[in-house]
Amino acid sequence: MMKKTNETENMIKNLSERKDTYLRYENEEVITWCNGCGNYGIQNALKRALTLEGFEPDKILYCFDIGCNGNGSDKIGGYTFHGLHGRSISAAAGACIANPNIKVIASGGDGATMSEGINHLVHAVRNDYPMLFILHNNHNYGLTTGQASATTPKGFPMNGSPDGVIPEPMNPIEFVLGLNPSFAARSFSGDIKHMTGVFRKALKHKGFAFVEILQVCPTYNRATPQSWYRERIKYVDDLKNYNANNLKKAREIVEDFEKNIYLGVVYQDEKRENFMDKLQNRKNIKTASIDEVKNFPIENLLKAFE
Ligand SMILES: Cc1ncc(C[n+]2csc(CCOP(=O)(O)OP(=O)(O)O)c2C)c(N)n1
Ligand code: SF4
Ligand SMILES: [Mg+2]
Repeated sequence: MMKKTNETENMIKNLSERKDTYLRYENEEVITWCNGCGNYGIQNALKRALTLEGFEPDKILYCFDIGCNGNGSDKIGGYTFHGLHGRSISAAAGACIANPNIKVIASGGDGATMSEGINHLVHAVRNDYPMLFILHNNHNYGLTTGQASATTPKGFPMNGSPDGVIPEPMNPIEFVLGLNPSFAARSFSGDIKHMTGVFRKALKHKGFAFVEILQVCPTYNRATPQSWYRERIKYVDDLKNYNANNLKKAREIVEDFEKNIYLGVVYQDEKRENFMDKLQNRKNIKTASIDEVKNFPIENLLKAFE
């Protein structure tokens, strides 16, 4: 049996002290993910991180996308919203601006995020909205049965492209680092302890926290299975003198996706003002926009069309 480190023992002790909160994140919906799917680990790590950071389920909003990842929407306690494909970020951005008193989380797959809704990712990073975004990167369109996505390795045969994928794959965290984000991290669905640690840091970040999870999909992604990752994964925390506030270094470290795949918080600017801090028209206003919404009679407006 593997020996537990002090860190793991402390995490289990802290979780058991907060088990009532943890249990509020659990529910009894029937799980529809395949055996061995990385989504189980991702959701488990997020529930642990939320519990350990003291977030009660009634103080979070979780915006889900379409896809296998999105099918987690009824499997977690708390307020959830199931949006359109590629649009979970835009719903979450609106919610976190309207109500800064709740923690807003969004997630999406590699299909949704790097193709259908890539514009939303780009502008959410640029605006530095105060939210956590989790990219479930399983290197394929899982729900629609294994077509190639923008992250599928070149040349690999997939459903819909049996002779092999033609374009070069995208490297999501490298792409995001090119947008000058305030937080960028990467973890692996097979390492719940590491994901929990990364999510905890991301939940505490003031601006847009981008977290890419390299997610195994044993049903359709045979290009990068669990063993493939295990042979390549390394941790930035094991590097001597790694400084997570050097954007150039962060870009260099994530560039290689062939031999050394680094996990951890690769970049964070803790001092940057987020979108809300920069809003001049909200300076010195104590209420949230959501408190200022009033019933507005529209009868008079409708009369104009009579
Ligand atoms: C606008 C739009 N385009 C296409 C679809 C069909 N569709 C549903 S899920 C999906 C693939 C999802 O892949 P990904 O985002 O990677 O999520 P995964 O299933 O892999 O978790 C597609 C293409 C859709 N629902 N809406
Ligand atoms: S197809 Fe892949 S991503 Fe979807 S539930 Fe099955 S293992 Fe998970
Ligand atoms: Mg996918």
